[in-house]
Amino acid sequence: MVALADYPQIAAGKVRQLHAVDDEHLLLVASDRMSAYDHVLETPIPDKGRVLTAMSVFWFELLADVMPNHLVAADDPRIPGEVRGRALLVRRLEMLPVECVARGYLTGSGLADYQRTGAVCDVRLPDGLTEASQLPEPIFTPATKAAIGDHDENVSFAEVAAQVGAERAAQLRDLTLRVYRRAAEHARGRGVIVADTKFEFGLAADGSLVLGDEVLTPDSSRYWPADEYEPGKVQASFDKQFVRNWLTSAASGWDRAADTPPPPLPADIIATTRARYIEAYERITGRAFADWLAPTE
Ligand code: Q0Z
Repeated sequence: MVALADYPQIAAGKVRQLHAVDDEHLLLVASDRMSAYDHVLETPIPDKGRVLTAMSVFWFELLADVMPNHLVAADDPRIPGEVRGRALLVRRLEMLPVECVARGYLTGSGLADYQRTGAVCDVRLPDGLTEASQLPEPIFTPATKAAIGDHDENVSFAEVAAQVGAERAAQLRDLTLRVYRRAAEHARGRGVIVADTKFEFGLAADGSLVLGDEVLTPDSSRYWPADEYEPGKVQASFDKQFVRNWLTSAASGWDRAADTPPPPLPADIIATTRARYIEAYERITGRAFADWLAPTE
């Protein structure tokens, strides 16, 4: 039997960890923690790590014909029973230093850049766009990874080309948009708008380009309920909205502007948020979350 402690941790994000299994394989472990307003909340959302892991697996399978990916297995003797269902065994890649973002809608840093300059990452956009506007066509808005806690910084296509070469940059742009289009089309048919998403690509030992990391989860994407979509307003987040509403309500007693950590979540907010993650999974995949892998022992 293997234990997570057998595998050295080689990286940690805000809500997930990366462990080395052997020279060729890594274990990507998703926790039940969530972030809101740039804080990692102390209250876990039960099953969030399993839901996001199940979602990544669904997308890797759906998109495999568009783009090869790093997934080796979600159920494998090398995956410790304690993290079964929320861990992926993946091929170790040489990751490219570019956050490959596709946007089909305008919000967040994309909207801010557009309002300042009329463009996002040097992609010129038409006049008259507003919060949550659908773009005339999806755009590639690369970013470079910031230190932990900082926000990624949008960069121009030319900066990506300077980092990885012009040919590789064009390949990343084309694949990012192709994968996003396919995924957004699938989700839209099931009542979910994928407003934007971030991919990370890497090189396999044979030099081939492979899709890595988690893909098209609510942590790497903005999911909006399609039946509530209304451009001109900030859209409710599919997964985080109940948490945000409670944290900014008088009931939480929290002052977002003060630099204090958010308070623990009440049981009903935990339960509704857990249900939202599961609803997103079941809507998008058409699969029952009850059928997904669970921990052993
Ligand atoms: C992913 C990350 C973190 C989770 C490195 N297949 C791969 N080969 C080599 N490196 C990576 C992957 Cl996915 C890799 N990340 C991002 C960081 C927890 C994922 F702390 N970093």
